[in-house]
Amino acid sequence: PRVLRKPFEERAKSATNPVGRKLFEIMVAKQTNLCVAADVGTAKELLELAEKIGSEICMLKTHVDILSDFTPEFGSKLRSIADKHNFLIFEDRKFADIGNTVTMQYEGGIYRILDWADIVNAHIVPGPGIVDGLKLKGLPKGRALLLLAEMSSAGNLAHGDYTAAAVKIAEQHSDFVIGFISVNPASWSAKPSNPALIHATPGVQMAAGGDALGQQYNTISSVIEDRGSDVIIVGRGIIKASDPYKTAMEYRIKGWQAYLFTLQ
Ligand code: 5BU
Repeated sequence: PRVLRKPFEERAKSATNPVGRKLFEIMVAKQTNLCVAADVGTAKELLELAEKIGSEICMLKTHVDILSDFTPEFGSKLRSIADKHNFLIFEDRKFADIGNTVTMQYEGGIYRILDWADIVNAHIVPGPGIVDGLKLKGLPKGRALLLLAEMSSAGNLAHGDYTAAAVKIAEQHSDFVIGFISVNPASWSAKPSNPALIHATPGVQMAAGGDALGQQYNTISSVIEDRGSDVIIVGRGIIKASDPYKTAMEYRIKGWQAYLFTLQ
């Protein structure tokens, strides 16, 4: 069953946060709903990858704490590549503490995520105070937040009432929350779902399957057409390919075709 949706250009108009609007605009301008998960071991490799695939993506997802050669210049270097290729930077930090603590984790430490990441994400385990904390720092800097409504890994606990709570918190913070990490939003989001909110889905490869540590993969058409998500997040399917650029292009084209199939 195909889940129909409004075009991204229309949804850009209903966006209530500038980063959310920009993400829709980038997707339309570059015809891409592909986010690459740049899970490489060094900043050097990450910046090279970003240059290589920048034209194919709407967003680059980072885990800055896995980079063995991180320096304070990392953020500005990645930002200039993002500006050149017109993509957003999403640090997959998965904040999970009380509001006061996350303000410091967001702004401070070695990584200073607030300085360079357009988008971060958070668990809602601590309750809405975590969003208040991140918003306090992020909103004045023109940043945005995705809430984890679901996860892709086997046996995860983010479903049912938990997912519903994420939706409620998102609606209450529409100035800062631009959407969700989702796996099957068609199974839980309101129909029609709030057009301003973006669903991004990890656990995507060309073939369904999984890895040895609980990751579960769905195909592009399953995620975009049947499950009603907007953005595919792809890591190893692209970064471990022999030609990441060519493979990213293939994912971009398939992802965009799936989106076009679902237009109302
Ligand atoms: P993969 O190589 O395509 O499996 O990478 C998936 C990425 O998405 C990886 O960076 C994870 O940390 C991230 N991820 C995920 O896989 N599942 C989730 O539920 C969330 C993030 Br949230």
